[in-house]
Amino acid sequence: MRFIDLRSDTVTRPTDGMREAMARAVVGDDVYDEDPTVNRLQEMMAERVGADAGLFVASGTMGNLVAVLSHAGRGDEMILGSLAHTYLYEVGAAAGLGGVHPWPIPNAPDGTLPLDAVATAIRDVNVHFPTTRLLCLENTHNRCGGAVLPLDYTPAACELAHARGMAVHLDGARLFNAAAAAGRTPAELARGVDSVMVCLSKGLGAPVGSVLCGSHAFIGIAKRVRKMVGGGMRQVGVIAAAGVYALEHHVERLAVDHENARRLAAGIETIPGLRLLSTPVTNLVYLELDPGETGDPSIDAAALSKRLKPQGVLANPLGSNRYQMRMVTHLDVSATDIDQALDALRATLR
Ligand code: TLP
Repeated sequence: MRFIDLRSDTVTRPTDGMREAMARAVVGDDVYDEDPTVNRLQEMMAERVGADAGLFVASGTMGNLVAVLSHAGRGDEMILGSLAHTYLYEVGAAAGLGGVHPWPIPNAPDGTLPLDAVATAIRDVNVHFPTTRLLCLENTHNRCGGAVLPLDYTPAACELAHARGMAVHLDGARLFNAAAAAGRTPAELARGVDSVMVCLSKGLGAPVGSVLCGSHAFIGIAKRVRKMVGGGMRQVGVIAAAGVYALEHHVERLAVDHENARRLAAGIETIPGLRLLSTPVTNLVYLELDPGETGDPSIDAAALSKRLKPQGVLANPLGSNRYQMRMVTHLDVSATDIDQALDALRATLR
């Protein structure tokens, strides 16, 4: 059975063209900086996000961890959103492995951290306090419905952080989605930050990898930290080639995923018992089930997900709320698939 897999955009499979590019990749030992394909990918990504240099890493989680540990040390503090991926879904790595203390503050629904709250959270110099070194932002914001941060927000947040001697890291796992939705370049959206991590293995459709970008000095430190966490890879051009291919072929088409997310959302709005948590602007659709309005008042998101599976549709419950779910559009989901998924939802909730 072919599944319409709406669990995440991480599930995409490499296309034939991408596999060919991987097979043909010229490789070398990347720990010696000798892999031409990795070097090309790092340069391409750095250029796209307006940074000096890039560093290929195994995953978004590794990219964010390497960034945090490059900016901050044991007993330092980072301010981040209480809904940030780094706070919720990265195994507490920055604290667990690096001793960096997180101070989560509530995200506004648009994914921002209100700047007055950030300013209040920055510690004064005091023998009792950790030193606030880092502000972490996320664009698009996953748990805020795939929201794109307002265009003037990131520069304003950077101005505040820099004035207080802090660095700013941007989790740009889906920065290219944000750029496509905003009609801006990734570089415009990353202007002012000290580091940005972009995932290749989400909407861009590569099987593995992320690139962490920043200044030459920052990437010099990050390269040592990457080695420390076991991320120094060798003839890794075979994987980096997929990233190069993704940047060359899969950026323009992100608008299609956003269109499909809107199509899915429009359909969901017509199904009794389902409610959108926000209007999608990128490829993430968050929804809530009201069982009382369906044919089965005992149904919850886990049960709905289970009943969709035999109909060929995969979607994950959120976990943090019994009635909430996320559906994600990507390279391997067409408009016809969306219509089929909507039919399956209608049939299940009748
Ligand atoms: N997000 C995954 C899951 O971990 C939840 C998903 O399916 O959305 N930053 C952001 C904003 C992310 O959404 C993710 C992955 C990461 C970082 C981590 O990337 P990976 O999975 O490559 O470690």
